[in-house]
Amino acid sequence: MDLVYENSDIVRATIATSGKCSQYKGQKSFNKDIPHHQRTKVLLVALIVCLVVALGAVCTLAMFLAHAKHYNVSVSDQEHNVTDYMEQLDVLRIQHQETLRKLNRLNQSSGCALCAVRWTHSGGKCYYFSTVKMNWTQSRDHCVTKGGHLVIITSKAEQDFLTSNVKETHWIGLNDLDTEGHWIWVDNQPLSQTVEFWIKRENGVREPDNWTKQHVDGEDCASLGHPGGETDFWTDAYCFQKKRFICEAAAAV
Ligand SMILES: [Ca+2]
Ligand SMILES: [Ca+2]
Repeated sequence: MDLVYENSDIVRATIATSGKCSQYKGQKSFNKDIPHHQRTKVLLVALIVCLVVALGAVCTLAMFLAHAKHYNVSVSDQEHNVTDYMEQLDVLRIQHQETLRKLNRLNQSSGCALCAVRWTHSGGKCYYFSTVKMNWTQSRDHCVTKGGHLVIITSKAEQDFLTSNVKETHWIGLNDLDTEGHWIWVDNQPLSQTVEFWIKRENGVREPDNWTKQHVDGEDCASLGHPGGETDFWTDAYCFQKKRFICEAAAAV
């Protein structure tokens, strides 16, 4: 009997559970039917968002491709220009070598070295005596633009040649701009103690004196001659004074 009662309890529990289940299923089906149009709206909104994102991605990609194309064209133009310049440089190099060969043949036949127009030859070098006045730095740079440098005097013969060709003071390529009293030439070589032509006056006052009465910065640039008229010795002078200058360059041989 106990077994019969237990089975009847199981049957009731099963019926009760089935009833709840069918009631629940009925509510779920009802909820599905009500928000159908809302789900459609949500799907449409999601679709629109996706389309906007995709359109943005396409636009970004198009801009990137356009920029990359422009960059490639620009780089290609520059490479083309570089190639042109290199070809022109090769042509000029060949012409320069041919001109040097002609000069050498001419020098060998004439037995003399050559200097450019308005330059004077002496001892295998060419000298340019300026007709304009500049400060020392401008003079140094101007000589470089003319293919030479401010004159570097390394012998008594060179000193005598220069002094015989000037009638007033000229800048030369010597200075103590970096360290007071340490004189160096424009090729960074120090002044020789044995080849120098500073003025040595009878009263014992000699150059360089780094005189500061004209300018507090003193005198850091060397000139051939003195504003007073002497031209055969060196003096130090204020670098921003304007003087004529002498350039030097190697002669073509
Ligand atoms: Ca000085
Ligand atoms: Ca001086």
